[in-house]
Amino acid sequence: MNNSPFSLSGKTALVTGGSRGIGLAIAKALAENGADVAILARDKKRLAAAKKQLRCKKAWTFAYDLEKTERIEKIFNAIVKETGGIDILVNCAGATIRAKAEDITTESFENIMNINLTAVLKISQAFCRHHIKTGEGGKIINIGSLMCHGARPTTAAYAASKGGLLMLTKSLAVEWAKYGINVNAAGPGYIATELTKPLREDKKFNKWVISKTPLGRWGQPEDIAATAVFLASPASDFITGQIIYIDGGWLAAL
Ligand code: GCO
Repeated sequence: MNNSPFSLSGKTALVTGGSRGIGLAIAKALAENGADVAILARDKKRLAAAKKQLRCKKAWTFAYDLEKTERIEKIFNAIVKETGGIDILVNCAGATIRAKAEDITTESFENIMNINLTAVLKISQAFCRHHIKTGEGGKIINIGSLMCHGARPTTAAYAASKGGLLMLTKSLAVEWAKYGINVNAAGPGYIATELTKPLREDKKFNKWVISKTPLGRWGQPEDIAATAVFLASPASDFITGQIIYIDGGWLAAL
């Protein structure tokens, strides 16, 4: 038995948004550190391809659109039944829209809030009820953003959802500590994913990101994964309600 405080052996993790980008990098890292891993996303083909990259004894895929928040508890309970239980929940599924604040429609704002915030609450509630039943502790890791902390023009809906996610993380941490559930967040800076592809292809924007990042590069999904492993592991048992920014130094700079 691996006695390292970073070991996840014997644990089962569920990663939403786990079929690509940051979510897939986290799923792979959790597997490499001993966890069995379930990934949930919308696209069955992407899920099948992602599962082949998971180096763990047992891996599962679940296709579901978390925007349909009314069925999340049912889906989570089915996942628990199939996997035998979920010890670690990584909430990575998310979306963004880029539009002038004055142009944001109610529908698009509500869609972003639904996937980035309401869905996280619903699946975390299901996770909590599962752990109240088992009496065992667990770990929730929410994937935030620099926009838990600050905003830029055209991202009001996304930034509002990520600001809310940080306060939801802190709220659940203080309420669910009594159940032995740690709730923390990882805050990626500008990371090279499909979500940010249009930004990387914009020379002016790309120059701005590099100028604001002391380490002088875009992050990679793998840069986020190690922090998620730490927050999923016993090494972080006395940490809850925190956010760790993996931002290349962005927030440290004036
Ligand atoms: C944007 C980007 C950001 C990044 C990330 C930064 O439109 O500025 O999409 O939102 O994705 O969240 O931490």
